[in-house]
Amino acid sequence: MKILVLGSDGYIGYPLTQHLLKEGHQVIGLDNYSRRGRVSYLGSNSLTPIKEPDIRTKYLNTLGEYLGTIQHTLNEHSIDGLKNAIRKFSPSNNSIDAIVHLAEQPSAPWSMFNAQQAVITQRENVLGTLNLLWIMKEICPEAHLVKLGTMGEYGTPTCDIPEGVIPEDCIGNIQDEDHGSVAECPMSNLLFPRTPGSFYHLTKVHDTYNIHFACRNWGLRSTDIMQGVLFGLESGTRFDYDEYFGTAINRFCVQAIIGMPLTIYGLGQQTRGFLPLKDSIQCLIIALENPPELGEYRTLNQFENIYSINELANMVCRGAKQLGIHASISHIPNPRKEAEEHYYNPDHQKLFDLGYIPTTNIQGEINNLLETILPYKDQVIKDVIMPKTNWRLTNG
Ligand code: USQ
Repeated sequence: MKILVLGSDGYIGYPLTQHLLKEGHQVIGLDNYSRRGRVSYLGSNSLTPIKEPDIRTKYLNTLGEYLGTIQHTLNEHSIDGLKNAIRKFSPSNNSIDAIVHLAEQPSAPWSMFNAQQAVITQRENVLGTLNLLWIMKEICPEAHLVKLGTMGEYGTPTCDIPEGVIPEDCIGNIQDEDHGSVAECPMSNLLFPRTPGSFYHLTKVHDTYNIHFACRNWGLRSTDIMQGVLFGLESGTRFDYDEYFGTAINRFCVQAIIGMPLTIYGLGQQTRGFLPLKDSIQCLIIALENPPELGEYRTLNQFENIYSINELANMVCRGAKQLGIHASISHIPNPRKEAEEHYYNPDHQKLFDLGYIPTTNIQGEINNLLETILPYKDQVIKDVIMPKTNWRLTNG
């Protein structure tokens, strides 16, 4: 396949590009390098060293048919610049088979910091994806869009969470006002209600509706990936641990190796789907290799299993102990507004049906991660770890 990877310099994009090349696909990358800039603006850096973009490109060329990197943003007023840049790599219509869209601002806390960052997040994510849909309509309406959404779209409702749509066997009522009777009807093809918890998570919900509409209206095809929280290191990708761009397990592992108590926000009974980065790549490739039909909008809930934050922190402590490190836990006031104890039962069977096999157990992955980052413990910038962004109206 000829595959365009948007966000090819990112945490997922860079290792994914390498795997696709090794599998024999032609790949075009696209990135505006905003993640590098934003992390260094915070005074932070990837803990493990990452190579400059041109060195990465040279390396990708050695792996297979890497056609080149487009340096571009997605959310410009006109789509012409980006469309022409893509056309250089695929002059005829429908010569791109798939587009993997990972090029969004990925941090929930960053979007909750102030009005400017909330607006940037919504503009980049929602309008960027909207531009992409229009470009696809014009130059590759048959391509498969694999779009990174988030499990956080659903929030934590008090019922089971299906994969994107309300299950066929759910029954709704239709009232006949003239006769007063009530008839039953299947609620097929209705999107499951979303209750996201940040301005970032909201962008993914807006994307979902825009993509769903483009599939219904223009006959595009898409897999919308509701991904859980990632962790781990793969193939020379970046590793962030700051308040904004570090995810919970990655942060806990960094805290453990520097002897800082693990910062559990609040009670720690918050439960989420988690998966190692290498499993995310496996799942994205499975989605690419099993495209939906033209006009189909498909959702995959992408995570290995669900865990509470307390369970994960305990696993990090156990892993650290095996390395001779005594790690401790500190329950700090939750800077976020989120349920700290709640029901959580999301379905994730579809990926397993398509062939997803978790690479190893999560404790093993955490142990490997701790061992990999331990040599870099003196490079940790401690100031960027504690949360400073308050998601609430007041401090109460
Ligand atoms: N948490 C702590 N201590 C920390 C950091 C986080 O207790 O030091 C807790 C948070 O309160 C939250 C949970 O861990 O309940 C997950 O937080 P996170 O920062 O690891 O992840 P989140 O903000 O939810 O966002 C991440 C990615 C985002 C992706 C999302 C998937 O940054 O791009 O969409 O995970 S999901 O969480 O399923 O929505």
